[in-house]
Amino acid sequence: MSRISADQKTAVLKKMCTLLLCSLLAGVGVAAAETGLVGEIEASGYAREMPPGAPMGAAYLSLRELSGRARVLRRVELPAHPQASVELHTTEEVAGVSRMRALKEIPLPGHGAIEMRPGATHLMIRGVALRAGQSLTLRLVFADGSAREVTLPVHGLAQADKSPAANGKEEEHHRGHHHG
Ligand SMILES: [Cu+2]
Repeated sequence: MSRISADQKTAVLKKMCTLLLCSLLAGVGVAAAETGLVGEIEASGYAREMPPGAPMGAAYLSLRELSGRARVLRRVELPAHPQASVELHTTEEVAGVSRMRALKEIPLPGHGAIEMRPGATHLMIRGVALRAGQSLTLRLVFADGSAREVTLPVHGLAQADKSPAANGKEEEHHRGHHHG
C-alpha cells in the first residue's frame, strides 16, 4: 500500500512538474513575443474615439528606430479584435482637395522615425468601436517578419492633440467618401 501511494505521489509530482515547466515555458514564449523589438523600436501614439455610428476610426503612431537597422512596416493587426482590419493610409492634397491613399508599406530607416498625425500618414481601423478611455493594442509586423506590440490610449474627440487645425479631418473624410 505504502509503495503504491509513494508511486502515486511521484507520478503526481512528475505531472505537476511537467505542468509547471510547460506553463513556465509558455510564459517565457509569450513574454518574448510581446517584447519583440523592445529596445530596438520605440513606439507610442494614440487612437481617436469614433463618433457613434462611424464605420472607421484613426490611430496615429510614432515609431523611432534605435538599433540602426532599417525596417519596413508591412501591416498592423489588432490581436484582441481578429475581426477588425487596419490599413496604412496617407492623406494628400491634390489640387486643393485632400484625398486618402492606402499604402502597401511604410519604410522605417535605421535611426529614423515614422510620425503619423491627423492630415498625414495614419492608421485606419475598421470593425472595432473605439471609445475614449479604452486602450488599443496594436501588433506592428515588419517586412522581415519581426513584430512589436504597442498599446495606445484612445483619446476623446474633444481632447486636444498636437495639431488642433487638423483635428477631426480623418473622421470627416472617412464619413464623406469611399476609398480603398
Ligand atoms: Cu484613412
